[in-house]
Amino acid sequence: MLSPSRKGKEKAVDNDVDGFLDINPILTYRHLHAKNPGVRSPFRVVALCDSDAFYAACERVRLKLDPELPLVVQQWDALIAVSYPARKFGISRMDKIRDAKQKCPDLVVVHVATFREGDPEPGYWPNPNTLTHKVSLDHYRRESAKIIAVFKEIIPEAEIEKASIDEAFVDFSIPVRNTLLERYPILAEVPEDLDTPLPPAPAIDWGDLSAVVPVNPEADEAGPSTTPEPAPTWHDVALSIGAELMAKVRKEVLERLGYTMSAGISRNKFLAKLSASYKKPNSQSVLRNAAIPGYLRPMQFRKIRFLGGKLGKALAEEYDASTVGDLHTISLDEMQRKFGEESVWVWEVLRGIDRSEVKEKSVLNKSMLASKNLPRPVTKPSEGIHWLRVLASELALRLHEARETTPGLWPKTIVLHTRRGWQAGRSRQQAFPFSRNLTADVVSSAGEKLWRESVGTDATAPKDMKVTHIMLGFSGIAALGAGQAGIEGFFTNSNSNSTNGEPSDNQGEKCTRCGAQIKPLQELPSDVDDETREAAMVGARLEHEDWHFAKDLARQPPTSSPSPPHSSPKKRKSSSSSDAGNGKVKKRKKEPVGIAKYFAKK
Ligand code: TTP
Ligand code: CA
Ligand code: CA
Repeated sequence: MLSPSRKGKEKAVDNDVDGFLDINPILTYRHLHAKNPGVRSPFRVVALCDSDAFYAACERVRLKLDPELPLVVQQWDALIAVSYPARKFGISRMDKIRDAKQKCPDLVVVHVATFREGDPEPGYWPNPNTLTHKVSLDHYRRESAKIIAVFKEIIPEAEIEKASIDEAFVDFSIPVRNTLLERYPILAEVPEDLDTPLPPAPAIDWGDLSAVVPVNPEADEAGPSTTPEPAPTWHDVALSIGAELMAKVRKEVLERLGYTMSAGISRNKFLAKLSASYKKPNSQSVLRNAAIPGYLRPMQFRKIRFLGGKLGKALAEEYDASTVGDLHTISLDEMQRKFGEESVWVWEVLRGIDRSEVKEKSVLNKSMLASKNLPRPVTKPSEGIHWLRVLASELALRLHEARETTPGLWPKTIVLHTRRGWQAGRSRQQAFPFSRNLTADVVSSAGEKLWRESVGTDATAPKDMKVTHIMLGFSGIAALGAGQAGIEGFFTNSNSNSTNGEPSDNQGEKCTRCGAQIKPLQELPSDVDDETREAAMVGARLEHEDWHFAKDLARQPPTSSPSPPHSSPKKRKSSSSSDAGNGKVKKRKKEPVGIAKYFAKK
């Protein structure tokens, strides 16, 4: 049931509790004809498209196998991707290889490609070993880039933001608006008063293109639907046009590259992502405004990204709540009193409000990281050189590839980050001078210099040293010789597109896991140039992630297995590739800020 507050549009937002205020706006010509339909436009159409069983599909296509074959992708002794035919045998990512083979004796098992020291390229070796090899995700990155290229070709007017190795957000608002005006000439006849409401919307034939999330799912489950369908709105028509475009792109990708994908189409990124998993594989789902409350209310809020961690836990405990609907009884005032001003984004997300932009992130503002967890810790600095060389050749290869699309790329800075057993991680960085040839050796010798300064040499390092994690990375990657225009905005920090959508101040950025402000390691003068700031932030981000890593470990029971690779939101966002592994790190004190303060009080 919808709360009465929905009707009372005059009610002030901060007194409203249930608060689904904006799902049935009066749509006017002004909304439709706005020059730039921004993040507040009620006509926004946003999709999230996610490839099905992606690594498994990449291997299936590479090996030219029948799509119906059950196939899994293995990394060391873990499963990281399971094809849909293999899922029919009850196989999941949680299974051990042996159990999976027992469930399906004809299972095709492919190990991810790995680097060996001295090889310039990764390969599919017969018996890769985590003690000597390092995982390479390059093949998947390349396939991912091909998929994005098809998106750009088929829907050039849409804004596309790659969100992970197998996902992209698409903002269809502009192409959808163009189609609306073409198909419905009445909408193009603008009256004198732009605030005139649009005429009633036509009925929509959804066909079998998309699964349409019902308005009242619980009642529908109980029997034939008794809920009257709400009258269609022009935004629903807009969503249906977005769905047509999405179907067209998915079809092209399948025909040209062989990948099936699933998509969610709704009014913002958060809802698009949530509805993408409504029906899988090879399917797309539409979440209309009218269906938002019924879809969100029964959902476990800790399944929502950013509410999975300690913030979600604290909310659950504080309000004795588990579903999104449970939290709807908490007013904005109350939430902000307990969790700070910034918790407004939580209050909004629980009501399906998300104003973050879909924006292509240029390769220029990214860092490029390669890392390895060491199942056998390095106890002498000289032993670590082997891994530095492996990481250096991966970085060199990736920079070479990035240069194929953006010539002249060169990193400003090289960073080395190491974690030593029980101690906190530390990072060290230096300028990466330009040289004509970018070879693995050039990268490796810069890395080795940092290694000597930070870890030491066999003669100087402490006897009980144990390095459990090494990361080598580039930051401040810029196209040399590019004009100012090309580089504009390129050092904006990497967190500015997080779901809460809040810009960060000049001295730091907000952690997407705990909301704490991450500050540069050293105080920066206010007129510092962006490059220096970015370089200072890389180390700070790593240290903060490390702090989370330590906290996460401290929470795990001692016998639990290591967390799956790429499981933290941050890790999955960056372009790093790392191996799963375990290690133990001592907790470190940090001054809490923002939402984190709440935890400090407890
Ligand atoms: P997902 O999109 O989470 O999963 P998927 O594509 O395999 O399956 P689905 O059809 O349900 O979307 O992840 C994309 C790829 O990322 C996946 O194929 C393998 C990799 N991955 C890991 O390496 N480790 C992990 O823990 C997860 C979740 C994914
Ligand atoms: Ca996927
Ligand atoms: Ca995914």
